[in-house]
Amino acid sequence: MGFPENFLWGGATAANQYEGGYLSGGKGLSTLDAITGGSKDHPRMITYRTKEGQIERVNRDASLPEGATGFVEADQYYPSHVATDFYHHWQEDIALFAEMGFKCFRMSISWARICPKGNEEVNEEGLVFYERIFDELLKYGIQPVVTINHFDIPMYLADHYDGWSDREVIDYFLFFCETIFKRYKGKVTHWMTFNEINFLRSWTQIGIHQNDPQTLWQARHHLFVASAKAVVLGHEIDPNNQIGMMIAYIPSYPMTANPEDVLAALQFNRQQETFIDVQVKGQYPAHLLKYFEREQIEIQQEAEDENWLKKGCVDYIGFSYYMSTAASANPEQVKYVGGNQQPAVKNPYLEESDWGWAVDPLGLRISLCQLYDRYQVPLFIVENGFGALDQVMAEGEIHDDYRIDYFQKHIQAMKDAVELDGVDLMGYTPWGCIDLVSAGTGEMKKRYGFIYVDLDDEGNGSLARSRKKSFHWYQQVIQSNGEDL
Ligand code: P53
Repeated sequence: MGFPENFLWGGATAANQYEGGYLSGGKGLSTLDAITGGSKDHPRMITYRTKEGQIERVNRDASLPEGATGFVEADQYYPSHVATDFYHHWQEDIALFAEMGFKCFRMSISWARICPKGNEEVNEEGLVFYERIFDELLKYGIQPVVTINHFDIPMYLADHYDGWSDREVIDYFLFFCETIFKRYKGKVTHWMTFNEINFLRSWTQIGIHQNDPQTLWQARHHLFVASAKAVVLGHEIDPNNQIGMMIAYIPSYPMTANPEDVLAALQFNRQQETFIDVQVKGQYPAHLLKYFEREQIEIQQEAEDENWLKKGCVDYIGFSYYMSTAASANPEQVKYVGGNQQPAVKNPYLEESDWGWAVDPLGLRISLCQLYDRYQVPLFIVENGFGALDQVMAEGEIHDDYRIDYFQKHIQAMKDAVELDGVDLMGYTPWGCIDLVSAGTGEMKKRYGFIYVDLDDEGNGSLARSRKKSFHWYQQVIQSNGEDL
C-alpha cells in the first residue's frame, strides 16, 4: 500500500521565474524579459517599441501590433532579470533540495540561453551552465525533470517571425530540442515539451502578434506538431527518455444538477482536455473540428502532420493543479474570475487564497481519477501549491502552517487516488519549492516555497535563503514516502 518505492518526490521551478542572469553567460533576450512586475489588480505590462520608435505598453495578455518589437526600458522593473538568482545560487539551492530529500527536481531550460536568437547559433556557455546543474543534482541522486519550454520564446523569433504562428519556428524549436537531447543524454531522462500548453495565448508566451482564434489555433497546431516531433526525436536519441506533455488542469463542476449547468461544465473541461486528446490520442477531437467548421477556422497543415501527431504521442501526462472552478449556463452568474481563471462561477463550498484561487484538495483526487479513467497513461503532478504572504518573525523563522495544511490535504487526496482508485502516479513536484517570481502577477510576495528568499516586489533584498517551517515538514513527508503527513 501507499506510494510506490520509486515515487518521484521533488519540487518545481521555471527559468524565467527563478534563474535570473538574463543577459549573463551569452543568453539572448526572451519575450518574458520585456514584461514588468504587476499585482492582483494591476496587470503586468509588455513594453515594446513602435515603428516610429515610441515606447508603449500593453497588458501582457494582449498581442503586439504588427511590426512592434519587444523592448526593455532602463528605468522599469522586470522581475525575470534577476528573479531569485538560481544563476548564482544553484549549488546552495541544490544542497537544500537534497537536504529535503528530493528524488527529482523540475526546472526548465531557457531556450534563449542555449540559442540566443532562437536560430541555429548555439551558446556553449549556456549548455555548460545546465550541464553543471544536472551533474550537481545527480551527485545527490536527484533526477532532473526538464520542461523544454516554459512560457516564453527567444525575443528574436517573436520579432523576426510571427512567433509560433509561423511554421518555421517548428524547425528552430526542434534544433533546440536536438541540441539538448544530445548534450544531456544519459543525464536527463524525464522531459516535458510545453508548460501549460492550454494557457499559451499571448505575445510573451508564443510570440504571436495577434490573438484572434484563427492565429491562435494555427500557432497551437504548430505547437502540437513540434511537440510530437520532439517526442519522436527524443525517443530516437535515447530510448530511455520519457517525454510528457504538460497542461494546467482546473476541473469545473456544474453549479447545480440542472443539465444545462452540467453541459456548461463539460464544455469548460473540454477546452482543457482537447490539449490532452491531441497529445495522448494523436488526433483532434470531433467537437473541436466542429468548432473550426462553425467559426470558419482553417488550419494550414502539411500532409504529414496527421502522421506526426499519431507517432508523437506522449509517455505521460504532466499537469498543474492548484484549484477547481464551477460552471453555470446562466450568463448572469458567469462573471466571476477567480485568480487567473477564465470566466466562471464562484463555488460557495470552497475557500480561496488571498489571490482568489479556490482551495480544493478533493478536486485533486477527482482530477486524477478523471484523467486516468479517460487516458490510461501515467500521470505526474508537476505543480501544486499555495501562493501566500509569508511573515518573517523576529528570529528569522517563518511559521507557514497554512501552507503545511494545504499540502497535507492535497497529498492525502493524492494518496487516496493511488491507494483507493489505482491511479498510476509517477511523482509530485510542488510549485516554487523555493520562492520565485509569480507568473501571473510578477510579485515576490505571492510565495510558494519551502525555502524563503529575501527579495521584495521592487527587487530589494539580500537574496539570502532560509528554511520555512514547511521545509522540515516536507522533509519528513519524503522520508516516510508520504506516510507521515
Ligand atoms: P502564479 C494560472 C493558473 C494556474 C496555473 O502561478 C498558472 C497560472 C499562471 O498565473 O500557471 C502555473 O505564479 C505556471 C507557473 C506559475 C504557477 O502556475 O501566477 O506553470 O509558471 O508560476 C503559479 O501564482
